[in-house]
Amino acid sequence: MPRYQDLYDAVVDGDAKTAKSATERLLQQGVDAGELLSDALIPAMDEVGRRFECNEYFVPELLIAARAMKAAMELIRPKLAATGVQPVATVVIGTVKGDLHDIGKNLVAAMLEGGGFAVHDLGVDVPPERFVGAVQEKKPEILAMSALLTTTMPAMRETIQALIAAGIRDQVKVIVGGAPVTESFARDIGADGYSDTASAAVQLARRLVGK
Ligand code: B1M
Repeated sequence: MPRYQDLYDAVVDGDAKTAKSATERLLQQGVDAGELLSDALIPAMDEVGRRFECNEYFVPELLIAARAMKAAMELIRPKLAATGVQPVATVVIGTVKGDLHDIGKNLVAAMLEGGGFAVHDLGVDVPPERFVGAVQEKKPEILAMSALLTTTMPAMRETIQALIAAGIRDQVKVIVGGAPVTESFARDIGADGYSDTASAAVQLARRLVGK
């Protein structure tokens, strides 16, 4: 049974109001922010991912759970920064150039954050040079790209080529996803990994950074 059961349940059930009030109360009681992350939020998002994988949860449940997790994270993040708790690793994420779809990307970002990663979200319509700049500036272990249009998938290849041209391809693992993206496309463009769901993206990212 997880500690901080009420916070855990609130995230699994997608109850943002209770997730926020439980987090507020626990922090006021002096519970460590890192402990709330590792003992309640991460296990809760793992459980949400598990339910999604076995078709107990679908995209709407994922979205409301991610929203509840975000509500808690807004209170926890400043405390973590203050206490210097180390994230699992850093991820830069964005939807590629020409593509404005961000619901899946936001879900991946929220799940990664719930999984203990520090996430820098560049938003949508991100050109290769912005991805390259963010890798140079933030020095992430992982660069995650999302595309929802067949016409924007080539921007993933362009971004990897831009990383190579900038001489930094070997400094970062590149993962890709989004409805039209496939494992073979990911291999073909030279990505390090592909996942078809947000929860699988967390497992993939953990594997790539050896956690
Ligand atoms: Co658009 N759209 N859309 N759209 N839209 C699609 C994608 C489409 C399949 C609809 C259709 O025709 N059936 C189609 C693409 C066809 C194609 O390319 N083959 C399409 C089109 C054509 C367009 C426009 C061109 C329409 C037009 O204007 N004529 C236009 C393009 C705009 C642009 O981007 N330049 C357009 C616009 C829009 C809206 C703005 C209206 C809106 C987006 C709003 C927003 O995102 N803020 C929208 C929407 C909502 C959709 C659909 C209906 C839903 C997408 C979505 O959010 N799904 C979509 C049809 C559909 O998918 N049923 C459609 C839910 C989301 C949770 O799933 O994003 O797949 P998804 O993410 C999943 C996984 O893919 C994975 O994790 C998520 C959950 O597990 N994942 C990753 C995603 N990124 C990942 C990254 C990873 C790993 C996993 O690692 C890095």
